[in-house]
Amino acid sequence: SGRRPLVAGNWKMNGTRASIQVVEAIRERLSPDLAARIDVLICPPATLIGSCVAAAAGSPIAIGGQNLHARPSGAFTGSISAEMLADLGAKYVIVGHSERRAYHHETDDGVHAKALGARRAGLCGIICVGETIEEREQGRALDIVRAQLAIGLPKGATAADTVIAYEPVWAIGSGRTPTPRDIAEVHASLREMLDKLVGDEAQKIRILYGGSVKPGNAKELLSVDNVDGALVGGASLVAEDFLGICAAYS
Ligand code: G2H
Repeated sequence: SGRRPLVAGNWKMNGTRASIQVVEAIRERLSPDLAARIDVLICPPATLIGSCVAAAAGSPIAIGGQNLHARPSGAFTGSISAEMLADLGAKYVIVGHSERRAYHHETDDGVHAKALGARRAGLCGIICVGETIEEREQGRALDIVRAQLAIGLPKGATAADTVIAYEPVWAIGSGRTPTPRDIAEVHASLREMLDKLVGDEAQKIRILYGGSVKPGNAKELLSVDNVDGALVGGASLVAEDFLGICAAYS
């Protein structure tokens, strides 16, 4: 495909300063061979971004945020802007994760604003889309994710400022995954929608799969057509598991 795979870890609300050793362990054990072929990213909680950036300095590991406020600064108590993440050395930020959509009422328009914020600060936004189990059972999965993409994606998005992640809500942290066929169908549909939205650039933008990716299923899931990497939750908290997923590309 010519697209460089990205394996991204999302620690969610897990980790204290002791967790920096996970980044150190990945750094020590990620083979240069593999690092030459794939991009590796860890998104710790905001409290650990600075120290994880320090722990990853000079290595192929990038550090990113899990969320951002759309505005650059202002009276938004408790919020963090893209500029602040970039100032700490973050290179990516997850936008519109289903947990943000479900628990913090994030909308597709809000995702759009945040993706613009990420781009403004020079961060690569990882825009998440995904259907619920009800939506899948009603046969609406493709319509839902295509609409999420169409509204969320900023105009003129490029591979440098945008990654898409398909995360079926029912596969998140559940141990259940779609079949490779189902994943192929959604990713092909997202690629086609990208083509409508950004033209030729669509062939360059990476589309990750997320939801219960583990060392044991990574090879099967990551070899599906149009799957350009993984967004990994639970399994990114343990260096060995995260490296086991990266090894799908070795
Ligand atoms: C989906 C994924 C990471 P997990 O949320 O974003 O989590 O791998 O634990 O299903």
